[in-house]
Amino acid sequence: MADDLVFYTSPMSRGRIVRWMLEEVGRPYRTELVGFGPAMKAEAYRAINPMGKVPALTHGATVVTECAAILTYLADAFPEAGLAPEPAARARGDYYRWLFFCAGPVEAAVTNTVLGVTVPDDPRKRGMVGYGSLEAVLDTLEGAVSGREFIAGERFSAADLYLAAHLGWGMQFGTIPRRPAFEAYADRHAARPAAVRAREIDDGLLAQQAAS
Ligand SMILES: N[C@@H](CCC(=O)N[C@@H](CS)C(=O)NCC(=O)O)C(=O)O
Repeated sequence: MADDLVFYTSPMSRGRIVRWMLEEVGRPYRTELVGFGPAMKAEAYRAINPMGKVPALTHGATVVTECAAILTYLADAFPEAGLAPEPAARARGDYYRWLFFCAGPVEAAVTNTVLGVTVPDDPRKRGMVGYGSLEAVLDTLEGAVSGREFIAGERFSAADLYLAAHLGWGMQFGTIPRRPAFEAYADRHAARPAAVRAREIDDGLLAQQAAS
């Protein structure tokens, strides 16, 4: 049923990551656009995401928020799409590792750097910072994607999607420095037909918004 999956988003947001995933899954879904500002903070939308943020997904009565959680949920809910290693596979280790690394250290390091949040130069305090430093996060990611087609096992998964989306978006907007290994990895996955479709849909919505 088309209404079973409802995707709450804004076309210029992290919702673009979830759109790509929905296009990979290939099941019908309905898009609900939520405007930044009052609409996103209104009681009606906060009944779905109390954070008043996009993206969010409902699947029948199930509500999922947080990009990484939505991707992982969709991969498990629709296993026929083949977007996660088998539950008992060793590749699950890498799959969880890089999904969580991206949702935690990568997100925090990039956001704090963009906002100019600095970590005190005291080793005891520095050690409390989960991401260490942006440089450490980027070097770790570079090592992880170098010379490797997929981040978990032998095929594309939601972890590749999440990582490639972050790297692509970050390099496009200058929040992640360009490195050849990042470009090769992000560009390769961004060329997937589902990624191209997702960009076309969101860019079309942006153009409509600009024209209205
Ligand atoms: N941790 C959340 C972050 C969601 C988020 O911050 N979304 C931004 C758009 S990219 C948003 O809704 N901002 C509007 C606001 O906070 O008012 C996730 O991964 O989904």
